[in-house]
Amino acid sequence: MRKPEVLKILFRAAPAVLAVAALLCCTAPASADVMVSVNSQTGVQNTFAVSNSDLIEAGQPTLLSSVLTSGTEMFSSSVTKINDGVAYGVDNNYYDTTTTLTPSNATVVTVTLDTTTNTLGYDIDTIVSLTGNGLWNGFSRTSQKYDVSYSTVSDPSTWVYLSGDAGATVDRLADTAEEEQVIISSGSAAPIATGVKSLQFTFYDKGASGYEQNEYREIDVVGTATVPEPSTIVLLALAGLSLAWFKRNK
Ligand SMILES: [Ca+2]
Ligand SMILES: [Ca+2]
Repeated sequence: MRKPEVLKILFRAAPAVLAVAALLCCTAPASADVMVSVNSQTGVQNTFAVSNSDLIEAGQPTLLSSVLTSGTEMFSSSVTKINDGVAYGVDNNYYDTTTTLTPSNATVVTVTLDTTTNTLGYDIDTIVSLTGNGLWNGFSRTSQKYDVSYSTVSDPSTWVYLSGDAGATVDRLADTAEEEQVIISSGSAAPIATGVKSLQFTFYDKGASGYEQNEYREIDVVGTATVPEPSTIVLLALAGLSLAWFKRNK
């Protein structure tokens, strides 16, 4: 076989090979393992700082919407309090549920990121959640239990579950702590997820009977806009070139 003919066959096969490779590399997994770590404190209020410039912060250009998809905001609490950039209200009061989201069991919150400018979505590095409530009869509403799933720009209808603690993504009892900060990370330098379009949080009751609805004061989703990897650019360029070659020589 002459050399140009070999090249011709190679170039003809290239689009199909690249398409299969792209499909394999971009098929979303059903779940991704994450690392969950906890800091908590008793006796001192307002220990943990929250971010007012993370990806889901209200007013940031990276946030499109944050809505209560199902469930109830208990004790006059509000979903708007998990991304308002402050842990407590002006009264700095542990007991003030109106400065929290205190969800009923199985409440779902869906957060959608704005991909108008950042069309490839976002890399998520960490998710940091803060609960806080003063002790009342020896118990608090400071425990945390919730699931996190995400969907991507390339596959917005598939939810990928973040697999962390045994009972849920986050499942941490803190019945007698005034504050609990939970950090979800990948456990390495790599982001938790890449190309992210939406996040879904499902909250569950956790803690002593009568105190099982937990007071979430802030959830920070920290990350950056996704940029194409060099290998992806090379693949796309090769696919384009081979397609052009194929069209010219068929
Ligand atoms: Ca925030
Ligand atoms: Ca808040």
